[in-house]
Amino acid sequence: MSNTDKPAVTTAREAFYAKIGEDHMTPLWAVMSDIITPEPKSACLPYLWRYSIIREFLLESGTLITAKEAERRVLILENPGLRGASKITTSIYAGLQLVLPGEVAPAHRHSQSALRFVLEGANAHTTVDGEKTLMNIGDFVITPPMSWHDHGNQSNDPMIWLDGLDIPMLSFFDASFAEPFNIDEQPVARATGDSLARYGANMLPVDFEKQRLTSPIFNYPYVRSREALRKMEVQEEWDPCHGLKLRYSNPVDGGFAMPTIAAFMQLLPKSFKSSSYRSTDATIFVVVEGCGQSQIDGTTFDWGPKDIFVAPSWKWVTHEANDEAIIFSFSDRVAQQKLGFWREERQEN
Ligand code: GTQ
Repeated sequence: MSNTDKPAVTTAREAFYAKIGEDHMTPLWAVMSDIITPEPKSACLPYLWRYSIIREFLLESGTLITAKEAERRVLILENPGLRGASKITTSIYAGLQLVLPGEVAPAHRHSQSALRFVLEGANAHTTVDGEKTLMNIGDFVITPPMSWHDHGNQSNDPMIWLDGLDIPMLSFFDASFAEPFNIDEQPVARATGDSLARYGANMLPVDFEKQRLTSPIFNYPYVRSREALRKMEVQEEWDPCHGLKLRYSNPVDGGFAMPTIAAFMQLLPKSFKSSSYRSTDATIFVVVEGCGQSQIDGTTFDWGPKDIFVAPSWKWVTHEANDEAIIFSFSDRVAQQKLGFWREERQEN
């Protein structure tokens, strides 16, 4: 018997299963190959959301409900293989949030961690734990667990960003807590840019003691990430699978910036064709600049700026860039690595 064959169901066995079923028991040998699979078997499917389409729907939602009434005016990206579950991958939630000029998404906090990746607009803000940060295209912004946060837009244009949260992980562990603040906008207690100055200059306050798992920097501006890639690319040292790929790090310990979600930014030079790569962390990719194609599990997805696509766990992925491309991505890699089961495989060619 191979480990995918199940023992035959006989009349006597069936009667026995029914009998123990009355007492909420079931035989392992009837389900073993479904629950301990030789390799990952996910319901999550590869998919791409075109920004032009998402944007239309999102702006239409802006005519139907305010940010205040909705609390968060967000359209969830639901993986086609996981409909109804509010998930983009098995472990990660993603959605597009719209804040119109003059609006406020009222302050609240929850045990889930959130990242924001800004897609459209300029100088709208989020306030996190008393510090306001202005959000611009390509900025990677973090809301740590149980941090008060409210969003507002005092610019003249709609602000749109992608939210990535660890909602499915907290649900899995039945560890969700949430509460509203008593007023819509929390008091601002620190100067804008304070955390980046304090923790983002390759220095730390002399007596700094680590108090939490999330990075003390909560806005990693695109201008800085882009500049790093721009400087590095002249070296022409390309990873065959990833081009030039950086991960966002916590300056306190060098780990990932968030405890449950790993985030990355990569550059693919013009005409780059990657080697095949797969890993156990299903990954959400967000195109920042450039056009190209990715093959995921044999299906080709054409992409351009602001398109969002997802690669499930352990499916082969290759990327091709028509012109120089910049791609942001995130996954549960940090959680899997801490728990000791993350794996990757490369097909170098
Ligand atoms: O901005 O606080 O997409 O609490 C889902 C839940 C965004 C937020 C989401 C949230 C938020």
